[in-house]
Order: sequence, then C-alpha cells, then structure tokens
Amino acid sequence: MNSGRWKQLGAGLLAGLVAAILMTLALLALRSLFGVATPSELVGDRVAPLLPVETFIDLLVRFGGYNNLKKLGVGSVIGGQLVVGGLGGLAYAYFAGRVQHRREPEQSRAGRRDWLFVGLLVGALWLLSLILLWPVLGTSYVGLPPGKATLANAVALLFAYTLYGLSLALLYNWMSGSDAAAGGEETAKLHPSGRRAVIAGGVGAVLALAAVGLLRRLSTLATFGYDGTQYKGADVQAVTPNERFYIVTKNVVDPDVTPSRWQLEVTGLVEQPQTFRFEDLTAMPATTQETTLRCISNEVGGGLMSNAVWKGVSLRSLIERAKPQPGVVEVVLHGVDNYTDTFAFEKALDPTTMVVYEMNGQPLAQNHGYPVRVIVPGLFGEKNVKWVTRVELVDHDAKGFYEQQGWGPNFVVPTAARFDLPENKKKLKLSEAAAGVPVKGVAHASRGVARVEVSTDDGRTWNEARLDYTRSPLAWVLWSYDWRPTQPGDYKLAVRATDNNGELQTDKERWTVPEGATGYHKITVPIEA
Ligand SMILES: Nc1nc2c(c(=O)[nH]1)N[C@H]1C(S)=C(S)[C@@H](COP(=O)(O)O)O[C@H]1N2
Ligand SMILES: [Mo]
Repeated sequence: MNSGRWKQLGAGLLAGLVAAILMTLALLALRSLFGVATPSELVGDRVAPLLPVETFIDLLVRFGGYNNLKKLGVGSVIGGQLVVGGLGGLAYAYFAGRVQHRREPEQSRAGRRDWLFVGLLVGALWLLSLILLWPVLGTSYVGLPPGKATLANAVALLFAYTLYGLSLALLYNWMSGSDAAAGGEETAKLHPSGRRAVIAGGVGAVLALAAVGLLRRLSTLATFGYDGTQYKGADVQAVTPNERFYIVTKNVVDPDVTPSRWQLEVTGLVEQPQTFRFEDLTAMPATTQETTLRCISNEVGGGLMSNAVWKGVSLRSLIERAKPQPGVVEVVLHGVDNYTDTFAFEKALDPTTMVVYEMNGQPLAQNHGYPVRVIVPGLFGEKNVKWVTRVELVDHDAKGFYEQQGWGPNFVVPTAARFDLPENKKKLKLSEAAAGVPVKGVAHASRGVARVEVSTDDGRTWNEARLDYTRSPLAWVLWSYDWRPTQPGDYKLAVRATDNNGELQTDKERWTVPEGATGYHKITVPIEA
C-alpha cells in the first residue's frame, strides 16, 4: 500500500472513533432524558443470567463485588463500542479507497456507494443488536410497559447507529477534502488533510469530555452507593425503617418510574388481559401486611433481611379479573428493568401474595420498587419483583433472572436465627457480665417462628430465649436471652429457631449457592476475669 492509502485508513479509523464517541454521547443523553437502556445495561442484563452461578460468584470474588463487576461491564461495553466504531471507520475507508481506484470511469457513483456502505453498516449493526438483545429490549427506566419499551429502545439504537454512520461518512469525506456527502462530483479523496484530521481529533476530545460528564452524572444516581446495604446489629428494630431496609438490585442505575407512564399488565393464559394504572390499584380496597424479606445470598448471621408493613392489593384479585384459563402452572413477573422472576400459580393465588405501593405508611422508595412491587411471603427476596409491570400466566416452568444462572430450584426461605448482640469476639469483663449480658437477635421462617433457643456452650445445651416480638407468621421475630456467665472464658454461643410446624432449623452448614445458606449462627464471646 502506498502512503496515501495508509493515510486514508488512518482517516477512517479517526472518523470511526469520533463518530463512535458521538454515538456514545447520544446514547447517554437518551438514557438521561428518556430512560432508554444503554447498550452497556442491555448487554449486562443479557449476559448475567447466562453465567453459570459458579462463574458469577467467581467473577464477584475476583473483581471485588457486584458493584465492581457492574462498573467493569459498563466500561467494557463502552470500550467495545469504540472498538467497533473504529473498525467500522477502517472498513469505510477501505471501501472508499476501493471506489477511488475505479474512480475515473464511474466517478459520479462514488458518493452513492459510500452511502450504500453506511446504510449497510448501520442496518447490520442494528439488526445484530436487535437479534442479540431482543430478550432484554423491554427495559424502560422511566417505566414504559415492555411493548413500548422495546420499541423505544429499538428506535434509540437505530437513531444512535444512524448518527454514527452519518457522522463517520461526513467526517471522513470532510477530512479527505471530498464533497461526496453532498453527492458532489469532487474527486479529492486521495489526500486526507493533516490539518483537518487534527481538528477532527479535537472534536472527538470535546465529545469525549461531554460523554464523561454524562457518565459522571449518571454515576451519582448509580446503585454502587447502596446495593448490598444490610440491616443488622444492636439497634435492629422490629419494623425496619425504610431508609435502612436492605437493598439488592441487578441494576447499574435503578429505574425512576413516572407513574403516569407506567402500567401493570396481567397477560398470558387469560381470557381477558388486564392493564391497571397506578390509580386503578390505589382505588381498590387495600390491605396491609407485615412481611419479612430475605435475600438468597444472605449468609448465616447476615443482614440482607428486613421487615416492613406493606400496603396494597392481593395479586389474586388482579389475576381473577383477567379470568385465567385452565392449565396455568406459573406466573412470570417482569420489572421495568427487565428483571424477571417466577413462582407457582398456587402461590400467586395465595391471599398473602401482594402487589404493594406503600411501605411502612410511605410510598415505596424508588430503590424498593416505586411505584409498585410484589410481596411473596416465605420465598426469597428475589421473587419479590420491584418496579413490576407485567404478570404473565404460563403453562410451563419458566426461569427468572437468577434461576437461569442455576440458583434454586427451591426458593423457600430456610428457618434462620441470628445474633445482633453481643458483637462477635467483643471482650467483656466478668464483673459486668455477671450482672447479665444482653443477648438478642432476630429469627425468621417461612411458616413463622414458634421458638428460639440459645446455647452458650457450643451447642451442648440449649436455653429457651424470650420472644419479644411475634407480630405475624409472615414476619421475623425478635428474641432475647438474659445470660449470666459466672466464669471467665471464651464462650461459644449458638442460636437456633423452631418454626410453627414444630420443625427445628437445620444445623447443616450450607453455602448461599444455590438455595440459600443454612446452619446455626455462632459467635464467640471472650469473658475476661
Ligand atoms: N425489578 C427487580 N426486582 C428485584 C430485583 C431487581 O434487581 N430488579 N432484585 C431482587 C432481589 S435479589 C432481592 S433480594 C429483592 C430485594 O428487595 P429490596 O431491595 O427492596 O430489599 O428484590 C428483588 N426484586
Ligand atoms: Mo436477592
């Protein structure tokens, strides 16, 4: 290749990169303004459920947690956009170059061929994106229903890719001093101008700064600051204050739903599909119900568990209006963030399975599912879909976001008890301890907790704890035990609960994957003379 050819390819690469930066900026602007999903978010949601749970946990460990993994995902996809953009530019230059060799006889058709190439490139990128991302395209961070969200995302991608293609062609031709873009017959594609390349690079840098600015703005809204918030310790109250309720989310930036754009659909195997607006739900007779949620990744003694009083309507009342057909076995719930989860139809018809819009007398907080979430007592937190927008009745076993990774298939919370006080390994003086060491915590079971016992001798003997708070079988209990050690030593404390069926919690130590952790919570309390 001669040096002019190399210059052309360089100009193509530069034009491709600058165009990709512009496209990235446009995508971030569309995300900020209209809540359409960015490719980063879509790719993350498309890939995450495909990861086997071992790989998923391995990545979490390797990159230092869910938040870092989310950042890595966003960064890689944006990097990928720039790489693909640059490669597209190279291909364009190569194509344009090829035309140029044949320029003499068919000069006037060169411009048309350029545009044909751009059209094909944009079309191919768009189709490929639609095919690969189809299962997650129904995401809307402002709360559009899945159908409209799919359309909005498809249009946004087409817009962004078109912007890329147009700016690539215009920039390349401008750098090459040609007027092909305007369909003119100028021929000067032979010598990309160095001065114009410098200007193009400058434009790219400015656009990149703007994109970084938008990324920064979005990252102030991101879930990094609160995903994984736990609720445990000495000051645990019976009802968790809303701002301290544990949080788990798959999202990089959680939905911020505008209720007027949002609706709840009941679809699938029904005679009369229903859509409920927010006002429709709040106009129905409401019930309140205290229910504890616990995440499947909560470790023994962990704080990914909280209790609140929820207000809303039974899911059953909504399903009945849609007149289910025979043969339904499961419901598939769909959040506006394209999170999905499922449970048995029978569980959906249980009157305690609810669609709620209030938490402890307040509207649901944005990051707990505003305007509406599902509460399904006795099943792990992940089934309690936030920002729910569709309930689909199906006749087969479907798998939700995490179940696809290999969690489950049993999602009933195992009976668990936890110490909140004293703190593990915190030294106490015998003189003070002899007057009574406050020992307390919470216990939770899918059928309600009947009894809690505490051992101070590593499980050899057990003592009855007092149940201080037993509001509802759907909620945790608060328990306490008055311990009066008389000798110094390293005491090994353990706690265990029995559920309302008289079943003692298992002491078998099991890891969170795939069906939640089990085993007794144990702490060591050194009592010094
Ligand atoms: N739409 C949606 N719903 C969701 C999730 C999510 O990422 N998106 N996370 C689930 C998980 S894993 C848990 S444990 C609970 C946590 O609910 P909370 O954050 O209100 O405590 O929400 C569940 N519902
Ligand atoms: Mo969870």
